[in-house]
Amino acid sequence: MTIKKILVLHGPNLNRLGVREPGIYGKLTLAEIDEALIKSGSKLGFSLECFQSNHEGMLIDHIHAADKKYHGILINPAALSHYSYALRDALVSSELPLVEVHLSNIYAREPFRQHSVISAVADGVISGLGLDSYLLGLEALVNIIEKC
Ligand code: CA2
Repeated sequence: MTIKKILVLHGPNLNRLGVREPGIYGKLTLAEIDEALIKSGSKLGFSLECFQSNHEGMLIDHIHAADKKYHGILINPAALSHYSYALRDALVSSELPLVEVHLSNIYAREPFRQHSVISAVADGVISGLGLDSYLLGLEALVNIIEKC
């Protein structure tokens, strides 16, 4: 049996986690989040590949390659959530199960953050729970993949 794979995508500036703004995004670094996800994924029987980029096109290129290699996508699109129709179109074209996560509660923040153009094409969204947004999002994504 081949092990199923999940692509974890982190959008712009998330490489700055743990360095600045711990009050909003917590003290964990992106490497620590990835480590927790990989550990949790392996307990669930999945292999995870984590990728962060500050460039919309790099994220889109990864998504284009994903439908042949992965069974689902877990994404924190960061600020791209709020305006990137290009990222949204790429995610739709992948036809893979998709869960969107946010560390902060985007609905309790500035008006421009309260709408995500990605959410309508995701299977589900988890926002505001810090690392737990990612871990719960991963668990939900695994459940969706197992049902496919
Ligand atoms: O809450 C989230 O996870 C966000 O996706 C994070 C994005 C923000 O634009 C979204 O509205 C909500 C920002 C990621 C930037 O992260 C930083 C981390 C440390 C210092 C500065 C930015």
